[in-house]
Amino acid sequence: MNPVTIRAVRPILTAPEGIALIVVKVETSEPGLYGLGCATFTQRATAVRTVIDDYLGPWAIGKNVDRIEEVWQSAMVSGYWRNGPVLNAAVSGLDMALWDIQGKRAGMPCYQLWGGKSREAAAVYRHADGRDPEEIGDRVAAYLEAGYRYVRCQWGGYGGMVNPPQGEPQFVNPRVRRPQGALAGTYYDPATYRRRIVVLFEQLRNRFGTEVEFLHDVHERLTPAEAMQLAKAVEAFDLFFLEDLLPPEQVAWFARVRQASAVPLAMGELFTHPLEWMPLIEQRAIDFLRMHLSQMGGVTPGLKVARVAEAFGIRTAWHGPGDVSPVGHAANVHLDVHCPNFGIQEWSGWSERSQAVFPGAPEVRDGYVYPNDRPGWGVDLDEGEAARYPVKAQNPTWTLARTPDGTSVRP
Ligand code: GCO
Ligand code: MG
Repeated sequence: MNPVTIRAVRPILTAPEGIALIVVKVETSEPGLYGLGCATFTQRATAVRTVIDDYLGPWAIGKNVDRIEEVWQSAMVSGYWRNGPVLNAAVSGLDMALWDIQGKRAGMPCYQLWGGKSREAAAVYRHADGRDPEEIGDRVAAYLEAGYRYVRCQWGGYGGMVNPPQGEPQFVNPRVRRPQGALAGTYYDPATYRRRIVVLFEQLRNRFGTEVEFLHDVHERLTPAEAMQLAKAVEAFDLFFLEDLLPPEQVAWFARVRQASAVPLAMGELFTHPLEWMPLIEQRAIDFLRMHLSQMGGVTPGLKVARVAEAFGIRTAWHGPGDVSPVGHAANVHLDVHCPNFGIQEWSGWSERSQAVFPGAPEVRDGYVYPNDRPGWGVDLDEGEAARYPVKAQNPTWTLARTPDGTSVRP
């Protein structure tokens, strides 16, 4: 029997919600058989496209679509240097598309290829942000009303009360007093932020009691000492988890935070390399791994890490922001319903525009996201619709985080 081979690898860029997404379409030697994968790296979208068009695509032509593991292993080393975010995103697009093709060839959803469902659907958490605890609480109430049971709460954006580089500050923080000649950036005050988060959760627990799970994303904006203070101070409010308490460069501190506080710790959306997650797993220093599948190189490494984490009692909480395509969200959800050690799924939601571009995208009902039972990821891409939302290369400004004296810090 002749193998089915890769005939074309096409990156498709689209921004139905104003956020650049990259989807890879792998076409095969079998007429009408193709697969889709997520290769989104929104901040460097066109660089990923170039890697696929000039290198990975031509390299993949003619390869056997059934040899997903072999293709992944050799794709990772074909450029010799490896594990960076641009290359990983490109490899992820190819990898996920091959899993989609495999599911279509088998006539099964991807979760079935790996051993089937451990649960019918995955519980999700939503994001509530606002100007003060009352407004944040009102948003929490609206989510509870809509059937959600997990809500991530932020007060004034990441880092809290942030003064953006251009335009009127949305949340003015009087403690942010810049020195003369201060450079442009998103200014925030770590001390105000840290103290306010404690006030926020105290008020939210008073208002909502014990029937809701709260989460919070620190987004790396604290020093190790401040992180320790926050982890201890929020212990009383029984969070589901505290996310990205420290930047990847400071993960060695997690083992100490853990000894000082029982707050569950989640980490990983910025990870692109096994050397980043393996020590945390081995030391049982965190509770939830939340890598961005396309940033770690796709579903092939995602499945492996999930298995290792399972053996160590660590659960998954795959990254699910707006800069994951619905194809990538579907891959998250297939892992979620399959892996026994699933913890929670971040859910950012989308409008009818995304639904039109991505027919079959997973659906949320009553706080749970469901994959559909069509073969592969069960998600398609309408290229005509996608073309209505073109992408252009641009630099983000929100990533230029600065403390009040103008120091550039991790965003
Ligand atoms: C999250 C994340 C995102 C990231 C974004 C970067 O927890 O959802 O922190 O909001 O900031 O994906 O592009
Ligand atoms: Mg985050």
